[in-house]
Amino acid sequence: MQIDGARFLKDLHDLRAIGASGIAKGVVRPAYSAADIAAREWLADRMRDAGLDVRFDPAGNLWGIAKGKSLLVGSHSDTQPEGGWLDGALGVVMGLELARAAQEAGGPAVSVVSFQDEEGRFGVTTGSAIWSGSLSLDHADTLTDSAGTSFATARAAMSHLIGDFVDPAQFSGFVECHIEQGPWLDEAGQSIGVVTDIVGIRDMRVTFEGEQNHAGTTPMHRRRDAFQALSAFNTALNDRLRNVVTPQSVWTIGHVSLHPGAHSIVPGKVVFSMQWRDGDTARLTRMETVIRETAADVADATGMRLSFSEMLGLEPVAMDAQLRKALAQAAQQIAPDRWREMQSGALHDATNVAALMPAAMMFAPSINGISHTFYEDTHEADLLCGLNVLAAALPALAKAGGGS
Ligand code: HGY
Ligand code: MN
Ligand code: MN
Repeated sequence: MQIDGARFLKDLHDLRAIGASGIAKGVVRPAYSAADIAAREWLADRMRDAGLDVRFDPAGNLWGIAKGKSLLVGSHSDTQPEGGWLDGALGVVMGLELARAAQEAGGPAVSVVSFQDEEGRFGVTTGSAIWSGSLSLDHADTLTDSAGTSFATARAAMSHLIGDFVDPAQFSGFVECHIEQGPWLDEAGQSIGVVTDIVGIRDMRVTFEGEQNHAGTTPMHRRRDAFQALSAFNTALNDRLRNVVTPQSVWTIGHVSLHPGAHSIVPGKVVFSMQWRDGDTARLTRMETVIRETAADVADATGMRLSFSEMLGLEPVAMDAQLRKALAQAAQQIAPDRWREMQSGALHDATNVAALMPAAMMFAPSINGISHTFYEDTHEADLLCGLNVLAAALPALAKAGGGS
């Protein structure tokens, strides 16, 4: 089987041009945006050129399906509101090159997927969660993004493309290649990470409601200022979580909406995202308890009404031992002493797919450990190394799941 590194890099750059931010190699292609849909249509054409059967499912996941039992390779092509060019795209385009080379060589059979809304405009890895059955389409339709748009409204933008769900039984296993999005491979000068397990996540919105009033005439002691409550919550939370977490635990308030958001108004309401991640389910639950109790205590002390949205989440998941071994052996062959086994601190579609079939992941290094920004990048040599490792592993990966 002959993979074509130049063709693979050209596809990555062509895809980057769809929704290019104009800053560094950044991309703005949030799920269901015009750029996201254009990118999916472009990918669909490349899949057709490769001889794959192209399908879009009701969630907007894009499939390029090979005949017979096949190994599924892919990731996602939506991005964060300010995203990099490789987060997700790398795994999809690697799958495309692998499928194309395999078709040209007459096997093994490789299918490609680009899952929809991995970046969680509407929750957490929405498209693969729907396909894997952990989130029903009806339930997903009720979810809203930070601007209040519903999932049902957003996915209607793809209604001219979508068909039925794809049967998972035709796939022998799933392999997702991704950038590491953290510093470890880059710091060690290594080219490949073989993922052992993916951490779990919890995500929700918290609302404090106080009293909106005039910023000039309202004495400080009479205010019920929602921003002050958020500030007190954040300080108290960082302090209280200290007894519960490990150095691997993380928590983030990444989106804050202050109402009404004017210089001269004491804000009466704040809605903010609260997300936390850890490799241990019990610790995720202990963190949840601390978060809810701290919010309640701060609400009491500051005269706020407190409410929580529905909490979404994914459990920590181990990668399949056989597929992992195939990737590790290929890494040792192609990049001896330049690879390691490691945990994934980022979430991935592989978490959901692992509920349906054996699943594994491989990482390429992120320069300076930077991702979820326009400045995310990876050296070309490392991108090609990843492609070569995956190609070398393909016979064993396909065999591991009984593929053809
Ligand atoms: O947030 C994540 O871990 C993933 O990049 N969506
Ligand atoms: Mn990603
Ligand atoms: Mn991401």
